[in-house]
Amino acid sequence: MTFRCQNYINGQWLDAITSDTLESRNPANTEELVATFPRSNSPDVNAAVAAARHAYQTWRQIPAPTRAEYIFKVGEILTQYKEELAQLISQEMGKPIAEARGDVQEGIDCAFYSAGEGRRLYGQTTPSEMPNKFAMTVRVPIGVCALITPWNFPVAIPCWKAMPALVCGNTVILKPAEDTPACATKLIEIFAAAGFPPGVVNLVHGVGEEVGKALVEHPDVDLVSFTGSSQTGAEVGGICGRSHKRVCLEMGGKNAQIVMEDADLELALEGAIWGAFGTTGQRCTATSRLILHRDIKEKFTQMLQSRASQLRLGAAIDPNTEIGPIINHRQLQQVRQYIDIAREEGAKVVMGGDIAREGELGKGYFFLPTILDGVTPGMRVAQEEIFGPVVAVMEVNDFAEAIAIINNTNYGLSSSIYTRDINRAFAAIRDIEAGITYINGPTIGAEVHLPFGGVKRTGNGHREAGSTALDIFTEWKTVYVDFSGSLQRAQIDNRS
Ligand code: UN1
Repeated sequence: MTFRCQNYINGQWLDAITSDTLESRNPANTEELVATFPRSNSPDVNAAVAAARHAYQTWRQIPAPTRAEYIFKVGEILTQYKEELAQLISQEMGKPIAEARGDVQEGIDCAFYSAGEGRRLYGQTTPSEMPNKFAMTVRVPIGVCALITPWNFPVAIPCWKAMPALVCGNTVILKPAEDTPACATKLIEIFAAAGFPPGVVNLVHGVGEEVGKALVEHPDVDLVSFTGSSQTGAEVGGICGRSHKRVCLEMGGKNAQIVMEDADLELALEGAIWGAFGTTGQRCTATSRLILHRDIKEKFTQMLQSRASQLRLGAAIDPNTEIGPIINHRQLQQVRQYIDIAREEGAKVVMGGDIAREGELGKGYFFLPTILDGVTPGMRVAQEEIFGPVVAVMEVNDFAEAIAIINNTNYGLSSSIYTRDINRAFAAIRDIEAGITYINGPTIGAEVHLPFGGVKRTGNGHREAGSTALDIFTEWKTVYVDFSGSLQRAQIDNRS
């Protein structure tokens, strides 16, 4: 049955004002129409922003513990609908069902964690330099937040953004990716069932160049939180910079796993397989480079090849599937092009390297798990995010070279090192330029109560999730209370 998605504006389910619609198809079988959704445009965005602006005045004054109870409720309903939502994710986005359940679970975890913040939202108190004067800081909400989210975590990422934003007293407008409108609609149905006042939570479907752009440019949107490509992020950041809008950008990665000669190779192998090929490599935390010490390089590459060749490609609906499809035709072509680029630059395709067309796979956008060997730091496949099941193997002579190579990228999201040497592990923690470093674990698998984000061109200094999400969605207000009954001039009256 085809899901008919609508926008959710001011507590009402609506079509686009023009009634235009678009389609979402199963990437494992493009004959299967999953959903139709509104192709909204500026007038729909204007209505959502007006509703969110109006609702903000009341919502921000509701005590934070009460706001948190709505989020808690979302967590409870999400738990109830976990399986249904996971099935929908698998169908619309293509990730295997176990991973889809993980996607929903990340949203549930985020709900309960964010709800707890309702009774914290700590500020500070500190002495004043003047007598009979009190000094403190409090967090205040920002206003109307536009949340622009990708398709690879269609439930977790909207939750990461919306839940802390709402607890902090903001109102939100979600603009989900064009590839996963049904997941977003189902998620917002769950938010709606939690009973938020109208206008607090809104959903506007459509394409980035129309709805995304209208939101980012709207003068009544106070904050934009964006997860997506570096190219789009740069445009979003530019527009927000010029209009002095707060903007939080979460963009690409070129994450690597280092395997030293003293590592537990079986463990490192499991990590590499999961990090590189889990979610078909379509995570911004995916392992895109493997940096191998020369002593174990040949052996490890062979182990990798033999394990990767056993991975089962298929539709998510099949419980044996380990690798699902690529999200859409454009992405599939892009991944394929990178293989040509790799060959032209002198890398060796030791496994995969092509679109998978056998049998049922031909109905979708499948790509073979791919290993590129002989990759050197200057190659494009060592520098650019591919976002597919492709891993580049790079050989190094020692630890220092491994660190130099892992840092030789414009990105800095996730990183990993496998070693049994505690000294090297701590040196790596100190020297790797990335927002996240795993020791003896793969580059993927962030938990919601810790900060998530990257350095260099991965982000613009913010950290989502954890208590650091509060820094995105609040402003600090500094408060001085002078109870002396007289004018006290700081820096002057307390000096002789
Ligand atoms: C992303 O790829 O955009 O750490 C998010 C992980 C997941 C989140 C990934 N928990 O891989």
